[in-house]
Amino acid sequence: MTARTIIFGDIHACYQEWQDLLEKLKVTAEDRLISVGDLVCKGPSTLRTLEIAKEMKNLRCILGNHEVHLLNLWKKRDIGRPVKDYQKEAIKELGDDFNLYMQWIETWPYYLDLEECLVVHAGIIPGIPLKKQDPKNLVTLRTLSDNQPWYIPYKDQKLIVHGHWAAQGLVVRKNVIGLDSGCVYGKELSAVVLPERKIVSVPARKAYCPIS
Ligand SMILES: [Mn+2]
Repeated sequence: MTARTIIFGDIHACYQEWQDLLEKLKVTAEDRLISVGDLVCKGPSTLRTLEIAKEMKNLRCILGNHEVHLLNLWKKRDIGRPVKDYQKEAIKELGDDFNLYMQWIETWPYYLDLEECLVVHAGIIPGIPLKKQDPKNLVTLRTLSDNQPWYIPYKDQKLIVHGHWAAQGLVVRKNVIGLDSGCVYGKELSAVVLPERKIVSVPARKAYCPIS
């Protein structure tokens, strides 16, 4: 079997569903595993999810907006709004290991530019070189100033795999795959297997969080 690249959508601390998905995919040490970010917050255990992630030597993670928020709180930067309960919970749960995990997360990139695809948490502004993209957009973008989804004017051949848009659900286009199928809201956790672009999902065990 040729090596697979498996990219996971937004896990949001739903570590049990992540385990279900890893089992369903029969993941091995040979697979190249990638998280689109937002591993943390909202779901049952940020700590357990990060423990699992750290143990997986073949997993690479990129930053989601929720990791960026935790990093900002760790560095005592103003996040521009009150600290959410689920952020307080995650920090409390990480306890003495908060520093350790933040030092690790701080090393995660904003994107992975691979031969087979670009992995980014939210999206890009089409037409702007990757290195000139605003990091804030990379982790939060959904629509452009004209209100259309960012990927509609994206015409490059290179596949972009992203997450971050649970309300929209799975997106499968010729050059864009959106993987946030809303697990933490009681829907599904999804992954894409490359090169065949097969989508594999497992159901959420429950709705952990109201849709915000
Ligand atoms: Mn997100």
